[in-house]
Amino acid sequence: MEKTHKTDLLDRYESNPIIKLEDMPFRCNTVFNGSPVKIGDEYLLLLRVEGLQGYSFFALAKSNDGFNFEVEPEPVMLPAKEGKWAPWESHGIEDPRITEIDGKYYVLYTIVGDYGHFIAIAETDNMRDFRRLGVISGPGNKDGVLFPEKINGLYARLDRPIGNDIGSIWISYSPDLVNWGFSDVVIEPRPRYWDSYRIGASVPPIPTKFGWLEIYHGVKMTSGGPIYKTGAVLLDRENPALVIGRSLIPLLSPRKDYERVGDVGNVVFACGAVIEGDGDIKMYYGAADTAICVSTGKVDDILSACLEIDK
Ligand code: BMA
Repeated sequence: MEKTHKTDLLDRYESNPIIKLEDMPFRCNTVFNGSPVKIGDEYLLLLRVEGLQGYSFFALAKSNDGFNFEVEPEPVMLPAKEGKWAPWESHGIEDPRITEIDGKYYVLYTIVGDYGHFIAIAETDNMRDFRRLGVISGPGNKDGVLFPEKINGLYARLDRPIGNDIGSIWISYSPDLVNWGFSDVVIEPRPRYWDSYRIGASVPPIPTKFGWLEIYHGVKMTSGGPIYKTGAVLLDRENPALVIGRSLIPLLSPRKDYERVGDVGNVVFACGAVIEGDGDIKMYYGAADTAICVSTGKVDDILSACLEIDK
């Protein structure tokens, strides 16, 4: 692992980016914001690909070690071209986030269409065949992540509706994964900090000994445009609307050329992570909306960052 920037809590893999345009088996514009799942010894990464036409769809990459991936030759999920989903997905499907619950895999993703941005949910057994279950948010919502277990008998998710031009992280609950409600705000952008402009959930919540660990993205607006960084918040296990702690500093900030330069520069944007061994995390992230990277670290170090007090 490369430890060139001691300021970042997570370490970049030395051969980042792990998937870039040259690694794609078909013509496309960019590949970024991938969501991982480890099934047995195999790592699968569901990729957001932007086609040359300008809209996004999903492809799949496989790996035996979590670092060296091979992308399958055909996309696995395309925006619907006909039927009831077509107008909802006419501008693409984006930013998948995979959660396993009781051996079933659910993907929350952003659909972009004639009516704007919404969160949708699909289920899959193999990351290749997807069954659309429904649109699960109102308009102007994205960054949906599903908790990996029910909380007080209900499914739970975090998301990012835009209200009053403010992008905060909210929680909602559901009895059946399709009908959602009981919504509450969890965290808001922090004036003065690196996440002062907008925030959104990134990685599906990770259960830890201290509560739910949510790795999120935070945006600061500058005269040069937005800067997307990665942060973390710790939520109460029984009532995740309660915040136990929130990292004062980012876990990862755009510093490398591949994070600074691309279709959208100054972006690190995670959509998932794999936890293994003794609390080791592999966090997968899109760099500059142009390539896929991985960073590693210890869950315990992220928890410590969440619990640090501002002095
Ligand atoms: C967010 C999402 C991400 C993207 C990021 C930076 O709003 O649309 O898909 O990576 O902006 O452009």
